[in-house]
Amino acid sequence: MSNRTFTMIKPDAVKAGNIGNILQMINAAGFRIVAMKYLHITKQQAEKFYEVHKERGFFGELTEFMSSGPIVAAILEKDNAVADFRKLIGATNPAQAEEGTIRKKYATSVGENAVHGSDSDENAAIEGSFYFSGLEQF
Ligand code: FUP
Repeated sequence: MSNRTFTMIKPDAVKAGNIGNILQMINAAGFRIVAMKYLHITKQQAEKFYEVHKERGFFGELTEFMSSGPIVAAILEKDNAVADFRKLIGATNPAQAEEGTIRKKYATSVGENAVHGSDSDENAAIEGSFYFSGLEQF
């Protein structure tokens, strides 16, 4: 079990002014920030990041959305980081997300769901290294 996960605060949550609120929830849940940046990715970069979903019907919409505005990308550290962070963000569909989760509070739909959280230790490492070099992780 690894103690790191990867997250993005997505364009919908950035536009709505919720970067601060979401970072507050992440810190309050006991995660330490290992790396962080604010950036606007291109459609091509979004397609590369979400390559595993390229056969899915929502791929075009997803990559269009993720490149529609700036995001916050971060690597987070805590014991049991991947599972605990998935619990903090809640279900992919905010209508099914539990009370008190980030998506329940700030997501508006399955597509525009405020935050990303890695689904495995392996993907956390792959996703983190997509955005950050070793020199950018503290
Ligand atoms: P999650 O791991 O909770 O982010 O969800 P998935 O890996 O299943 O999906 C990745 C992203 O694809 C979601 F954040 C939003 C998008 N998505 C859609 O736009 N429509 C869908 O039906 C499912 C996912």
